[in-house]
Amino acid sequence: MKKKLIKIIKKAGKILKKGFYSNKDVTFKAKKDLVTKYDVAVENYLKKYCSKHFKEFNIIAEESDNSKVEFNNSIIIDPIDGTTNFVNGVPHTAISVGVYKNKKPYLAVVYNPILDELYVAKVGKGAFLNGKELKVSTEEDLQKSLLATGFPYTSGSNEDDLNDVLKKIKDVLPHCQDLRRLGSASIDLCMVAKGTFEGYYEMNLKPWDVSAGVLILSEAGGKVTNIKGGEYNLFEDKYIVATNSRIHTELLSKLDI
Ligand code: LIP
Repeated sequence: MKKKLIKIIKKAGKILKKGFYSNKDVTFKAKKDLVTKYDVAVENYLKKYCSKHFKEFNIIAEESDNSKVEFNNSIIIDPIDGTTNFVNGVPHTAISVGVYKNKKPYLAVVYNPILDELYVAKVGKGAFLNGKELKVSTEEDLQKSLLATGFPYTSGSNEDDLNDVLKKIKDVLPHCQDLRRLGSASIDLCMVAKGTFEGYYEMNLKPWDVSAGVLILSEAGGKVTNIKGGEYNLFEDKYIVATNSRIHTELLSKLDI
């Protein structure tokens, strides 16, 4: 399945890349939440070939109506993670596909066709970037840690969420090396897996934003939890906290106050 899935995603990457260098028709799903014809085209391509080749899985995808799809043996697709980057020509944008068996992560691919970076992980088999094995950073000191975060689309309409974002920055920023906001949750998780960032947290993500990245990070030796330190539930948890595992407890202590 891995080889076939990568082949399909690489082909879909050509659609994303063509769109990246073209004019885009942007539609607003919400005040800050964009969608383009390329999100739809990449998703349709992935759905068509995944349902043809992987019949034992159903598909949950960002631009589709998933209300009748039961999460179990599922392929969870984000056709363009980092759509705002995609629209504005920032090359941090990727196709993210997480394959789940009995609700457990099995296979994960995050592909950034602009930088030609292909992250792949299979449960128990490690995580790789363009074939090179990934390992998280060994830094143990939060103060020396470079972290990443993201801002929810709801920050434009929900004052509680906006205040929570600001509070967490205030609680975390003085206690780490610095904080980045790159705009693609799937790539943020891969960058923790790669050891570039020691940790990452964000609120209000959707299953497709992180379905692949969580496996890539855990296969690279990282840790992913909710804000209480419990198992992260793709569909239910408000916050994801993802680290090299060494700074996890200290980061949680700053976030959950
Ligand atoms: C986006 C993320 C981004 C996050 C946004 C959104 P989209 O995904 O990856 O980092 O901050 O809330 O979820 O909508 O571009 O697929």
